[in-house]
Amino acid sequence: MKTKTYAGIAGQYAKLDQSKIVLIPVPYDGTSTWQKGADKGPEAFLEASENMELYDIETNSEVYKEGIYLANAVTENDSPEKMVETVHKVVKSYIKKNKFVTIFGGEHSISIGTIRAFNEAFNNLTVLHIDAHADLRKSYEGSTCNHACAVYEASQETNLIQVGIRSMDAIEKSVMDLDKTYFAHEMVIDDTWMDSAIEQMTENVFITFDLDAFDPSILPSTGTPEPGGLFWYETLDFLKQVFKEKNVVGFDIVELCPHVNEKSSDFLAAKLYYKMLSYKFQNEELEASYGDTFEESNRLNHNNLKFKEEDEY
Ligand SMILES: [Mn+2]
Repeated sequence: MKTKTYAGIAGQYAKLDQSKIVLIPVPYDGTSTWQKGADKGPEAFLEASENMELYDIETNSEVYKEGIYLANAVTENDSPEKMVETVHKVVKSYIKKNKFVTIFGGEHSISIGTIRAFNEAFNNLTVLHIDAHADLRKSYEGSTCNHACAVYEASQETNLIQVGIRSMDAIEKSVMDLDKTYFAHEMVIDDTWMDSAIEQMTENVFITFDLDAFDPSILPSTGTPEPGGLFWYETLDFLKQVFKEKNVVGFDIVELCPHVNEKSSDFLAAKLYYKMLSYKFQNEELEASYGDTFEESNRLNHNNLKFKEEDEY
């Protein structure tokens, strides 16, 4: 029986029917090529979250009071294809419940399933991909569900915007849309990238955040640390602006590869997750201040949800 709640929050804030937010852990590490360990990511993230203070100074909010339901982890592991299929199905089921769905990986291949679910749910979806790597290979090591292929499908099916890129294979250039790609070496000398990236977004935005986008000096615990990455406050500035100007419909965070002697990466991931929720809900009044039924105030503004009633899940 699962008794654990996200960040150790009280049970009243962790029930599915009363939570606006759902967190799905996906401890999967089937296709990573260098350092293994992303399967331990969700556990380390949850442990760090329990040790984090839950009042956010910047937004003057306690977002956990919106309700955060910790879903059962997706542990399908038979093949990358089956894992992606299961993630897709589970994510879709919670979107259909009108929840703000968030996913913590695991390696980046899980995002193939999450993005597919969000793209089926929302019109004209932008996928904001924050990562050191382009991840645009159509297939890699015999699978289209490899971590190196994380956003190939998104590049074909959605408005894909890539930020922080500093490592790729020449073959990926044939797929990459250079107008919608923000390379790290350009971002560092030109801070107009934030406004430019946001201008290219449609209203509905899903964020897939690979933690190796950060500079390894602030986040060393990831499978493939690449020098020259994002720093904390510029990342928050950008995210804050995206959440303010766009309808962020959900996000995933991937590639935490925890190390027993290095807890600051786990804590950064925990804080990033909570910051993103704080930005999402900072302007929402808690139901208590209006006294409506929780049921009504609990509805998210998923006005562009395009699932049909007859969908099987
Ligand atoms: Mn990456």
